[in-house]
Amino acid sequence: MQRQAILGLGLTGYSLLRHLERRSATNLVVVDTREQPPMLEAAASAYPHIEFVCGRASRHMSWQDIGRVYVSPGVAIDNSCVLAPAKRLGIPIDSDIGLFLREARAPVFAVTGTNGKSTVCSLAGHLLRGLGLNVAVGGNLGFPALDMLDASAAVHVLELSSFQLERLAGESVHLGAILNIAPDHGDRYQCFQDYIDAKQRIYKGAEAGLENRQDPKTIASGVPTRLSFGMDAPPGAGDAGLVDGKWLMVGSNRIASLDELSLGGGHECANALAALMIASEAGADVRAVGEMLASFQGLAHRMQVVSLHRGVRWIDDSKATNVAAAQSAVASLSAALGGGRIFLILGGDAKGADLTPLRDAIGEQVGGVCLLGKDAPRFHEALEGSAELFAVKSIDEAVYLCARRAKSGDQVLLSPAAASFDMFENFEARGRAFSAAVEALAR
Ligand code: UMA
Repeated sequence: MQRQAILGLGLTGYSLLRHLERRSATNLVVVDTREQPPMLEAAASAYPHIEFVCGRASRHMSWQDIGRVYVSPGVAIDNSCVLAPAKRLGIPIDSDIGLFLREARAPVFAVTGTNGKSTVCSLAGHLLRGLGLNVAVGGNLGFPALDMLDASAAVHVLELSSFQLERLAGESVHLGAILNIAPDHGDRYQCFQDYIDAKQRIYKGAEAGLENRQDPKTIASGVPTRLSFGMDAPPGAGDAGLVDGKWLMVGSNRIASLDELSLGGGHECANALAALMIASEAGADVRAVGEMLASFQGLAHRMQVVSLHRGVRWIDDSKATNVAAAQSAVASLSAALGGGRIFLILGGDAKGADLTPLRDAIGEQVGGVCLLGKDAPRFHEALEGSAELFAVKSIDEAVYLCARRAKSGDQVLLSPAAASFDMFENFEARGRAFSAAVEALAR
């Protein structure tokens, strides 16, 4: 009898295991190249009858009796040594998202983009929930897609990364949205175009596509219904936009004014417009959501003010794991600064990205930049001469150094432009370390 394999035992692998067990699948084997994958202890104690093949043993595993393998997004299919024999044997490669899309009974509104996708999904969910719809929100934002299936939801809002999109076969979503595309994950894709192609996969077979009018890489060509959002006036009834630099509109409906929303300009407004379009397409009467937009608290580690200590604002934007995200964070702070300076904490694993565009983001308002982590020397090389640079060994040291230099009216921004994995378990852990160090200042 053939077995099914799950490759990867992080959040995705564990959700696959729970799901397949719920469906009474027999003969499962879970494989991970790490000696101690994050969910091993929990999975082994919940499912003692399952075989787990981890670490070195995964390289010697026999694939002869495997009929299907579900591969986690963190595993690069083309470069995985463990998967090579499975590919040679022609074993079908599947994923949690493929399975989710085949089994979901309610329409799926899927969102991708280099930046902002978790915020847009959470905000769309907040608006739909506020209007009484039973909506499930999940995917790349940290709540695995398969865990949404039992929620008897009327609508699914699904965040998808390029890693998840690249391995879909024929499955499609009801509405696909691409918020923006900027260079990221250069360590995974051979070139920028491969990354764009992975993102564009969201439109394949979709009934509707939501594109960003200011980013031609997001264009939903070939999709039956094309919708858009952008920072200009909406061109039609199926578009969202900004009128007179102030009014958030869906078609000709005025939804709210920027002043009421405590939204920063730029990307925060664009995210709100995209979320409005998704809510509108999912059946919400968006004319009624102005107040709900205002009550949205935003997500942790995304331009989150964690402290105001002696007049200095400390901002955790640990989720800025690429250059474009950090550029837009500095730009939006600079626009709202009113005289103070910005102290910036950058660095981590830059995933092979070109860091020179950061030079343009660092203007006179940047009082100093702390450089942290594995790629600190590359950041130094890219930014030399643009501002005063400080090499630091830890977040604590960066916070201490910024605290000594910043004066009332200044802002300290952790917006690293890099992934966290060289020093932390994930971007959340990096953000928490930043907040803890800032809190310690007040003691
Ligand atoms: N890994 C191994 N060997 C294995 C399996 C995995 O070394 O056999 C490594 C991977 O290379 C990776 C890490 O383990 O470095 C985690 O990979 P995973 O696929 O097990 O990750 P999960 O815990 O399942 O989390 C994944 C997403 N992570 C990635 O795509 C890397 C999470 O997105 C997502 O929240 C979760 O599924 C639920 O859907 C995180 C992320 O960083 C937030 N996403 C990237 C991004 O947003 O830019 C794409």
